[in-house]
Parts: sequence; structure tokens; C-alpha cells
Amino acid sequence: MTLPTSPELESIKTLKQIAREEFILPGTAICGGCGGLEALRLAAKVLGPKTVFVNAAGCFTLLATFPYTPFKGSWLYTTMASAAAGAQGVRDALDVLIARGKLPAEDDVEVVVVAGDGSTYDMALSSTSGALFRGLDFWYFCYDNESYGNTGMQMSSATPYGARTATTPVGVKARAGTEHGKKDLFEIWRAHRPAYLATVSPRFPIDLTNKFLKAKTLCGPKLFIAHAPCPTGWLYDPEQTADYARLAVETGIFALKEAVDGAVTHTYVPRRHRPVEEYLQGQGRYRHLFEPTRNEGALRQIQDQVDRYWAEVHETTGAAR
Ligand SMILES: Cc1ncc(C[n+]2csc(CCOP(=O)(O)OP(=O)(O)O)c2C)c(N)n1
Ligand code: SF4
Repeated sequence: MTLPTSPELESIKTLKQIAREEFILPGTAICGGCGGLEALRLAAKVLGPKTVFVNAAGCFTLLATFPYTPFKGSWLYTTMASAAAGAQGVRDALDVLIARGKLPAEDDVEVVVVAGDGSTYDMALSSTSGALFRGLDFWYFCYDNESYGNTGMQMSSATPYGARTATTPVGVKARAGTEHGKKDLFEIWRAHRPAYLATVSPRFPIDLTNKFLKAKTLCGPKLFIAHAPCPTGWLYDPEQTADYARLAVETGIFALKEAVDGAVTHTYVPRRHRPVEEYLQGQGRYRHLFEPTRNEGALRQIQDQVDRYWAEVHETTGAAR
């Protein structure tokens, strides 16, 4: 289909309405079954070819390895802590060129940060906070694989409680692996009152597409946290990525929501959430919670946390159960 281009972008209702054209081509060095790449592929279909991706060091570094690129847009590579600062530089340069008449306004491009959770939740938090504070007109796409994936699955502050990582192995004392909870980046970003903020899943392409379409009508910071199932780090078969992406949402572990100027809406609320065990089981990073004996305490803690989150959502929004 041809994407609507007016400021009134229409939301879609069916998969058939998603653009067939690809703006990220196959054949990259990224792992097969990478959930983050699938989410970015879908996002790129809305962003279109007039895009400059500003990428922090991480797995997606492997996407554009000179002289090869799968992108129809442009690519700028930055350090882990400075992608948002890089985006500011690109945006400023474009604005100056347009103001001086050296770049026609219709040739303007979208400036999109692409970064993993290690950059986003940890190292680049302050540079992103600065860009949000300045109201920079840019996009931020965080593919959240819940670890420093590119360097061997170390714990990041996005790693959930209970997951085993290279730096939080299971031991006699730490029977759950990671004993920290996941940092609530959505709320940290929301406190900055960006123009648009959303979570997305590669297994919910209509929801994802509509969120990008909505953001396209807005000026200012537009932020996305994409759930990014990672077969290589989470230790499951690559063909199961879609299953785990769907189970994360249907168990309630990953909430699909958006915040427009700070006001939060949950965009998909299952009538009844499936037990979290259905999501945890089968992923190697959680195997120790089931074998050789079940860690009932850790499993209960994970379920309780999810239940508490949704009880609060239902209480504050009156959303249907
Ligand atoms: C300051 C700094 N420390 C360490 C590294 C090494 N390094 C390169 S990629 C990477 C992991 C990045 O993790 P994340 O941002 O979560 O992205 P992912 O690898 O999961 O895609 C690390 C630690 C680096 N590039 N810069
Ligand atoms: S390690 Fe995980 S996040 Fe990184 S490219 Fe592979 S599947 Fe994707």
C-alpha cells in the first residue's frame, strides 16, 4: 500500500495494510530470529527511505558493515553513550541546511536513534535525558534484548529478575541468577514528557505500525521500547521468537502501551493473562528456575510482580478485565 503522507495519518486494521516495500533488506550478519531486527524492519516500513539511523555500538553494529548496508536510508555509528547526542548533531545540521536554503524542506529526513538496552538503560541515559529536555525532534528505537548481547549476554539494568546472564550466573547464593529487577525505563522517559512514547512487540505488527504512524504526526521526541526476543542470548530455537514475543504480551510480562504527552494508554489488554511460566519455560536463561528442582519462590515473585502491575493498571484506568 502507499503510506498516507498527510498530517492525519490513518491507522491500519489488517496485516495487508502494512507496506510491502522493505527498507531494511535481508542478508545481514545479524542472528536468524532476532526479534529486535524484526521490530526495526516493521518500523522502517513507516519511517520510509528518508531516514538517517544513528546507531550506538551493539548487535546492530553488524547491520551496516562497510561497504555493505541493508538500509535504504543513511547510517551514522556512535559510541554507546552518545547516540542521542549524535542525533542532535544530525538534526541541527539538517535544520541549518534547510534554513540556509541548501536543502529543500521536502528532502528533510527523519533522525532515528537505534540502540540496545545496555546503551539506552545504562550508558546513554544522561545524553538521552539531555535530548529530551531540549525537546529534540527525533526518534529513539531501543531494541530491548535485556542484556549486553553483542559482547556475550552480560547483565544490563534491563535484565529481568531471575534471568541468568554471563555476569549473573546461578550460584549457591544467587539461585535466581539476576536478583535485580528491570529498570522502569518507560516511566523514566515519561517523566520527561516526550511528545510520544510507546512499547512495541514484533509479534503485534498492527499495534506497532499504528504507533509509528501516530508518532509521525508529532513533532519532538518520539520514543519506542521494542521487546526483542533474542534466541542467541535467551537460549531458545530461533524459530520460536514469534512465540516468545507473543507470550511476553499474553502473560502480561511485556505491556503494550503508549503515552502521548505523558498520558498513558494500554493498547492491548488480554481478558485473562496466561501464567508467566508459559513464557519463562523453554528459555535457557530461566532453566535453573525449573531444573533440577523448581524454584517456587522465584517463580512466585515473577508472577506476583506481573499481577501487581496489572492490578494497578485496572485500578487506575478501570480497564476491563
Ligand atoms: C564504553 C563502552 N564499553 C564497552 C563497549 C563494548 N561493547 C560493544 S557492544 C556492547 C554491548 C552493547 O549492549 P546493548 O546496548 O544492550 O546492545 P546489544 O549488544 O544487546 O545489541 C559492549 C559492552 C563499548 N563499545 N563502549
Ligand atoms: S544476539 Fe540477540 S539481539 Fe543480538 S543480533 Fe543476535 S538475536 Fe539479535
